[in-house]
Amino acid sequence: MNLCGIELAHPIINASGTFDAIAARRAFGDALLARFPFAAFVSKTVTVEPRQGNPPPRLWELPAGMINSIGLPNKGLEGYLAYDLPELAQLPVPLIVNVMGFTREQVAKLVTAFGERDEVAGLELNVSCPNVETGLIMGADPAETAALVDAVRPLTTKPLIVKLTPNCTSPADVAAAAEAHGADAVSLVNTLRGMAFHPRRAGQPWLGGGTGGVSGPAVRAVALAQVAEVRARVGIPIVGMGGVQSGRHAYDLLQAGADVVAVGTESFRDPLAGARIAVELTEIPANSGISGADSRGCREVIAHKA
Ligand code: RRO
Repeated sequence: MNLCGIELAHPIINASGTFDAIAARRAFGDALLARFPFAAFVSKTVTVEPRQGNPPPRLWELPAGMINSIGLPNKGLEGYLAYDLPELAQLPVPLIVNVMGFTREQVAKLVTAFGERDEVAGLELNVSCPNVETGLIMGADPAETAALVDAVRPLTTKPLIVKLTPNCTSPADVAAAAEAHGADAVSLVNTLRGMAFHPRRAGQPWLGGGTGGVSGPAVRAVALAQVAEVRARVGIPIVGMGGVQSGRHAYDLLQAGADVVAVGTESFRDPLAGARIAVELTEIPANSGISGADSRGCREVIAHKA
């Protein structure tokens, strides 16, 4: 199959920042390359300047998922090009680099730099991180998103995937703006803003960053609804994600209108979850009794409401 020009062996990829392929290669050696769990690898977010990330604690576990306040720690553009890119280029699958800037100029710099690299199959524009000090989320506003895509579209011929936030009034409006201004695909959902209090210090946030992003099974229903709403508005491919733990969950997102499914939080529990889910997915139509036609009804309901 094909995601806007990127060849994929199956429809399961990773959600940015949820699988450290460089650390996994150190732990599992070349066995990781022989059994790589995803059809493409999406890198953790890269910014122009190096970042330490947010103060600890950075994670809080929930009954059905977790809240992260990681805060984009990364080596910056130069460090990524020097150290991470050569290692990630050895993976046996296409590499999609996730980039984020605090201004359009920064995003343009990142897109230009990665657009020139043969190792990079495509770019994901992260306009949806909930964990930045400014609280600014470019992707919360259709006009901001349109202006960003306008600014960077001419800078590369590589596929541009815009990663949408669920923390806004209408992700479908933002998706439509991204498509109208030249995005090749959209991905959703990034995490939902959430917080947790310290168990022994009432009123004090647990996370060093104060608030964080909720992921895992807790957000699955939100992801399904938002993917269906976005599908009703755009024709470009959708990478759907949010709480996928099984082939059935992936299947549901595909029925809601996704073309490709990303696995995130589940990979922390099981690093081979992506491969397992890809296999489970192939088994579903044969043994579930669900036909595509039956479940496509959900898209029609959403399209009717939109
Ligand atoms: O690094 C993070 O804190 C982070 C990012 Br960039 C993102 O896009 N989503 C998220 O939940 N955490």
